[in-house]
Amino acid sequence: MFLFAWQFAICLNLQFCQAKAQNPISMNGYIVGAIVPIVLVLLRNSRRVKKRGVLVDVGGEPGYAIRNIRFPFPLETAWEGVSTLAELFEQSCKQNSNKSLLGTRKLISSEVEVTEDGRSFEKLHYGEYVWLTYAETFAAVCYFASGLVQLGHKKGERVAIFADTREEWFIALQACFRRNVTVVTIYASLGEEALCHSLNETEVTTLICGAKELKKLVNISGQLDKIKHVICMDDEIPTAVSGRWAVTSFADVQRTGYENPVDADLPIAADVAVIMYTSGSTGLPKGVMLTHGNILATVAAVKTIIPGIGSKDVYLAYLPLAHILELAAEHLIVAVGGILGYGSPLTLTDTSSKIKPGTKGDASVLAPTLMAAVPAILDRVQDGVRKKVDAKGGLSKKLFDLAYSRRLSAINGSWFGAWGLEKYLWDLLVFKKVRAILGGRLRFLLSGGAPLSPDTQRFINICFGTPIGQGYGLTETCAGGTFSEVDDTSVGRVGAPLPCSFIKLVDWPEGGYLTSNSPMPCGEILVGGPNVTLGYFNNEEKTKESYRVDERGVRWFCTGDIGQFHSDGCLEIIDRKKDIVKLQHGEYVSLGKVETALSICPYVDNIMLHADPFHIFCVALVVASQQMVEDWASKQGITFTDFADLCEKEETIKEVHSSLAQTAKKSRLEKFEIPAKIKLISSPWTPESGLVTAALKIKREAIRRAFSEDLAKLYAS
Ligand SMILES: *[C@@H]1O[C@H](CO)[C@@H](O)[C@H](O)[C@H]1NC(C)=O
Ligand SMILES: *[C@@H]1O[C@H](CO)[C@@H](O)[C@H](O)[C@H]1NC(C)=O
Ligand SMILES: *[C@@H]1O[C@H](CO)[C@@H](O)[C@H](O)[C@H]1NC(C)=O
Ligand SMILES: *[C@@H]1O[C@H](CO)[C@@H](O)[C@H](O)[C@H]1NC(C)=O
Ligand SMILES: CC(=O)N[C@H]1CO[C@H](CO)[C@@H](O)[C@@H]1O
Repeated sequence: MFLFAWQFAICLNLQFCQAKAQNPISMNGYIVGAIVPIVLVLLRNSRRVKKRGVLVDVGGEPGYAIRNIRFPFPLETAWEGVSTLAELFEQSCKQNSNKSLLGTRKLISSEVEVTEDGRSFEKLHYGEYVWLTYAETFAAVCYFASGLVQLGHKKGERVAIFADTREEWFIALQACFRRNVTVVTIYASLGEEALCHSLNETEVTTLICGAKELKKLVNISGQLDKIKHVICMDDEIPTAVSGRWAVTSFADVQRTGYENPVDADLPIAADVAVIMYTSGSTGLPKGVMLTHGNILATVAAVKTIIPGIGSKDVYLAYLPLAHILELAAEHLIVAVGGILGYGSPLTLTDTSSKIKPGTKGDASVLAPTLMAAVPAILDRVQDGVRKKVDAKGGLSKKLFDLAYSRRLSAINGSWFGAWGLEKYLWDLLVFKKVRAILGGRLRFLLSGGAPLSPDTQRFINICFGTPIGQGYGLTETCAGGTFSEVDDTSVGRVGAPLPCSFIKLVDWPEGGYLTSNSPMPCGEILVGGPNVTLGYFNNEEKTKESYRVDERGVRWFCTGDIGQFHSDGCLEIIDRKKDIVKLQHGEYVSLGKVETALSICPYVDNIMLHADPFHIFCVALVVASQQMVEDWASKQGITFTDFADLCEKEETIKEVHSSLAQTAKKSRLEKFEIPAKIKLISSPWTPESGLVTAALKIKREAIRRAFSEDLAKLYAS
């Protein structure tokens, strides 16, 4: 995931001004885009603030509870007679049998490029998408399901899927659902210890993975004595492991299934579909049990959010399927008869690192209409575009800046300026080129996993011309929670409750967050409804700690996040319980809030604020942006041997520190919130190093441990 994000920056860095052939679909879109909003403006002016959530009477502990205004009762399914994911898939395959469903690009060639300093990069040349229809996918799923039985996988045993997002992942998943087999999912970037723990704890007997993941398992295969069958998605099976385990190829499983068909053994809504191991910020990962009913409720709810979603939609699937956002999104696309094209973070655009120069990336070939992303990616998209514009300089930059500021003030104020001819012109002159990076047809972006900064949201909004549906939810709530609606142009909020959820704020007096606060009620966020999962696998204690059932039978999950409700019923996340530290003089520092504010500073790639209750000030570890810092150094004429050396230099630290202080001032941070001392770090924090989660959230404990000496020095000096 780190590579994926980092890569995105690079790909957008280059070639952003490549002109692309005119696309008739997007042109139509612009014309419609010019008329529809005018109607919206009239509607908007007639009712200044659109209400999206309303108070609701719920059970459980007292608080301030809100539901979606359009749905008096939590939504459970949007499809008649469908109560499991297996039924949802089967029904859609029957209805859309001859339409394309799954697409994977054909590999034409692969070569290894060696750079001057001896590092080697794989460069791939991919061709067009090769498609499976709904009927063909359904057949493949049935064969694989039968093949699993033939292989010896017994009723009640679990399967784990450990691989990057790809066609086989989806087929294997659906096959397991048809046999009422619970699937354990594991982030491909999880460390060895976590991997062992999750496979061992769930007593997985069949492991389905790619060749790359299989190689990772060599060293720990001795500890995985419960595993009896291994299925490799790639045709080339690495030899190193074939001694310990009998490895069967994916195609062979399908073949035996084809020859020996077995009937389906369908689950019911309350059966556990997936045990999803989330890379928690502390300790070993916990497996969240998601039932078919949980996931279905979320899929049904997200369907109500994306306007006009239907069989014409094309979705570029590249986020980890082990992430609930991606899992729900792919099910939604299948449910509406849409198209799923697979890609990968490293091959996304024409200039992605694994794409052979001169050949096309996934987005240009597929031209998706829908995509999902995590905020860290979108931040880097923004950086990439900005850097490219800065590098071009001159007239191009002036034009871009003018276009951007015109659009920004239009969205802010006069609504007639926001749409119509001027927007059309700017799109044609400036933003069309930016949009071509992602294929030029994108009409909606889903963002989840962490809060998106308002600045980035606006930027992506304007440059890509697409609304961003920002969601708030956790694996524990099956990604259910809140979702911002497409006509909500505000930023920094996460929207009203999804139709499948109630959101309740309860008092947290220690932090000063009360539902009686004015102007807005505040408190810890609880999510309730049919989307709330059963709890943690094999961890009664943790489950009891965070989940509760009220006297009316509704399950609630206590998120530990702090939020406030706006008058229109939209939620804003303002803090996190665990991340608030009381300094020696009694001031509360909200680490997350300060980090979000400071991460806007151009020198910052990543930052962790550290506050110690025994001191009166806080300090920060700053992963420096190599390009920005080196640019500054060369302008100053500072000589250095390498980046690590530059980060140690007194003047560099001073420069970054003062830039941070300026950023803090702009964000109106309090004096005690500004780090008094900083340490610059030259190498990025990656999921592989265990310092950030797969969704690129920082892991405080791990970072504190890794840099404990540096932190001590910052306080000592
Ligand atoms: C599905 O499998 C689970 C676990 O083995 C079992 O408890 C449940 O009864 C099964 N469901 C059906 C409908 O057979
Ligand atoms: C695997 O799980 C068993 C109990 O199910 C436990 O005794 C053992 O220590 C675990 N091994 C590892 C490597 O986690
Ligand atoms: C397995 O262990 C060996 C020796 O300890 C090490 O060199 C190798 O990198 C490890 N492989 C993986 C995939 O971790
Ligand atoms: C947009 O409006 C907000 C407040 O409504 C204001 O703070 C901001 O400066 C405005 N931006 C522009 C570019 O007009
Ligand atoms: C797991 C869970 O909370 N299931 C609930 C889903 O919603 C229905 C109706 O709202 C409840 O009856 C279930 O108990």
